[in-house]
Amino acid sequence: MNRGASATIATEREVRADFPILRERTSRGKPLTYLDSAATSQKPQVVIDALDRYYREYNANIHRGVYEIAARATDAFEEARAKVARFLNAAEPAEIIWTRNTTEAINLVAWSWGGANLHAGDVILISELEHHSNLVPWQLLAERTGAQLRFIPVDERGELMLGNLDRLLEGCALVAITHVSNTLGTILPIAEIVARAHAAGAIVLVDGAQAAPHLAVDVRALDLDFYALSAHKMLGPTGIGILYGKRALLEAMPPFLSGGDMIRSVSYERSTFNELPWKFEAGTSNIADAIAFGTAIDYLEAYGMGNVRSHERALLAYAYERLAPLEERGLAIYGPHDVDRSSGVISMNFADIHAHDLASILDTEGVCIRAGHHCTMPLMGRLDVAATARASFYIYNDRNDVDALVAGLEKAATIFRIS
Ligand code: C6P
Repeated sequence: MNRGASATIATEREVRADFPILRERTSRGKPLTYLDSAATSQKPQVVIDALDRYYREYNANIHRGVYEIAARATDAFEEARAKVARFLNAAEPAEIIWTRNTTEAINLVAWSWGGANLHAGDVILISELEHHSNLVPWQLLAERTGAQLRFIPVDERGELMLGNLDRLLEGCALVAITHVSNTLGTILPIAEIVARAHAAGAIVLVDGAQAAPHLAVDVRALDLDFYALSAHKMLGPTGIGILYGKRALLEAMPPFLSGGDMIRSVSYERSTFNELPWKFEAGTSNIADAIAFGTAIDYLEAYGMGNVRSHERALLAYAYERLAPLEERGLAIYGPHDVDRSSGVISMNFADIHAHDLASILDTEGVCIRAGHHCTMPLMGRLDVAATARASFYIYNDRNDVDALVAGLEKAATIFRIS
């Protein structure tokens, strides 16, 4: 793919060619139709090469060695941090803390900021849409501190109900909310929620796991206090993610994990801590994956985040159109059903076919989707379903993938005798 390329049909082909796994066939000889990017994205060759190059050419520990390859590794690692900072429009790379993933980033805030700042009776406000990663850490924090958990409700269609937000924000110290729902694909009005939370005196953590891969995110324009994301959902490797935090907040927070690299000085009695961002990065970091994440960001920037969005909107529109006849035969689609308010996710159930059966039938055709509660068990209760079947798109998907999904659903209709 060339820099600055726009998402034309020719570019679609070029993009697909960058992802070697898409040339694979299943054991039944079917081409791979990968529609599970919300779980994890595929990796372009350049990202795989970046990992390989690090281990082949300059594998060394960082921030320690004086020799050439150690300096090269340190430079590449810190350059990757600077790329993430630029990608999110953070004020400085020191506001980007490497973590293993979104889950660890949220736990960092819950333990460090939450432990230092929350007290009995304080309110943590989250939504009923949250992934378990943005729910369970706050439940545990509430248990530790005596703080109280409050919820922004969703209705039976999965729509967030913001009518009572100002009342819910009363006495609230922290709002923790997702930017895009992993189960429904809904893009939440984060700018409005942040402004209202700040007006009420609360700080805001946004779970960006499903947003950062698909939308241009500007943490300063949105005035976010904390933002968490995982590289593996945005063309990067597993095992690496980040926490963005405003410098003033991060400075005031105690360390999370402790040990090597995060210290300034250590005696037998006490220690002082390193400056940002290293204060929060104890032990040897995931060097190779951080560097390769930087390459994934280069790739996304070359493609253009605006193009990511327009490509996914077009695919969603095509999918809604192709799925419409099946809706008349009992296909239920959850979430906004609106390209303007949806990221590239379609969550569905087909008549009385269990979501897992649907996913298994699609698998026989090489179509990979996720079925289950999507780590949002309480939301399943709100939608009054046990599970959904979720197809999710990314830049390497095209209309053929949607056609394969529809053909798989039609096969399921035949097997289950749905007329
Ligand atoms: N959702 C999905 O299939 P980790 O596992 O830490 O990289 O990401 C956790 C996470 C947090 N928030 C949201 C909104 C998410 O979607 C996820 C991961 C995947 O929906 C795997 S469960």
